[in-house]
Amino acid sequence: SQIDRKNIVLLGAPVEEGAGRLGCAMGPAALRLAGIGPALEKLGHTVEDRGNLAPENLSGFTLPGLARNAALIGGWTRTLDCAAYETLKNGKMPIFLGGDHSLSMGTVAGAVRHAEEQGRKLFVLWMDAHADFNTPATSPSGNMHGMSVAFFCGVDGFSGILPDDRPAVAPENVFMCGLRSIDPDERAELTRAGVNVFDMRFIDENGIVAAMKRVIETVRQADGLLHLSFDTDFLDPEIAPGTGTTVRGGGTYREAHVVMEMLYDSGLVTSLDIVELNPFLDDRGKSAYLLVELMSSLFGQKIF
Ligand code: 6HN
Ligand code: MN
Ligand code: MN
Ligand code: MN
Repeated sequence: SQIDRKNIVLLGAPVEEGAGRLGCAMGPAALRLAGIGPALEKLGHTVEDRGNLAPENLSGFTLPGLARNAALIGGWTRTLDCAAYETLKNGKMPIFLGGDHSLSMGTVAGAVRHAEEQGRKLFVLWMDAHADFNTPATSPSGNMHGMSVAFFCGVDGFSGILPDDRPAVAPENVFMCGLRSIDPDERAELTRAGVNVFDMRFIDENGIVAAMKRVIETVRQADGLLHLSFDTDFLDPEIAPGTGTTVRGGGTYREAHVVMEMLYDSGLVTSLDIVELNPFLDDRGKSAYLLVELMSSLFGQKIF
């Protein structure tokens, strides 16, 4: 199927129990209040807001190891897997309004299921201060927002959340951009898996444009579909304080915008998560407004 990026569907995923502190459940409301719908309509897109989703009931479910709120996050994963898959199958572009980053367990699972059915490869661009490659066996916190990538890459430790025969994303099709905080056991797994990492040092030395050119070229060569998962904490905390796990030395205002501008021109992004906005920690809507501005660049706003 051809995904029509002019046909946008907004889906709220007010999950916050995957994070160490609460508040992300207010993220979808803050993004709407900051004007995400009208901003995209102004650029000529059709925007359908489906409101907020609710998790399937998985009560009693647990995972071996340290995985806090596994039943709730597992329920959300099932709901979001279906929502992403169905929306893409209908030829529309889903934008998931988070919510903490555990929501990508479901959205990416649905997106890769759709891609494989079309005989296409799914690539993931993970913009984040963190790798989110822990498992219940390696996680120091037990917070499942730090496990999403390991989950959708099919790393062991999550069985029972989705059926075993579901396709995984190949780690070599995952590109991480902006990393500057990785746990020791997480680093070992990440290296072993072979995920592509553009950490902050790479960006400092080579520029974010170089990283983005590699991503775009790779996806284009493979005629792949691209899922963008944008964690608010990719951004420097000075410009985006409204998130729970800030790390100094993040992406600048222009670095973030140029990524979005290049992705728009590439035409490759077919599904998207905006996650980890915690309005309770924000400064007068500053981070929410910035995210909406970045989405405008991703959907065609031009400087000139
Ligand atoms: N995020 N690596 C830390 C952990 O608890 O696993 C932090 C994870 C942050 C997750 O920001 O989406
Ligand atoms: Mn379902
Ligand atoms: Mn994250
Ligand atoms: Mn993060």
